[in-house]
Amino acid sequence: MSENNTIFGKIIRGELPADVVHEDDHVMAFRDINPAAPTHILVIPKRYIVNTLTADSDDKELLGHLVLACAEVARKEGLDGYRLVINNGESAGQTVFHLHAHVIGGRSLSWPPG
Ligand code: DGP
Repeated sequence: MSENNTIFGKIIRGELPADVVHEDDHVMAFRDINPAAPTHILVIPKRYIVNTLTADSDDKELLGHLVLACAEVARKEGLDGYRLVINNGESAGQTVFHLHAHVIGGRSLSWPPG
């Protein structure tokens, strides 16, 4: 995989600060800089994956771990429900090209999203 020059790569390497709420060997979770709800946390794999379109079967365990970490983060935030969003590709609104799951909650959320 090519060098990870994304903002999230820099956060993982400690080159940029972040409000980290959860971390283990495989994932890191930190508050979104531009929150869309009272709780808005980004959960990212430490391994560089651009998005789910570039992920492969080697990432299966890591992606399962990431989803469970999102639930752990939501529980820690005291949420009884939350939305889990992954934007994949520019046309879907992805702006940072290191895979990240948005954990969004703390207010009532409408459906469908925009
Ligand atoms: P997406 O549109 O799915 O690629 O979401 C990218 C999110 O990343 C967006 O909600 C804003 C957030 N973000 C961008 N730059 C930074 C940063 O430097 N720090 C933090 N904590 N969040 C950032």
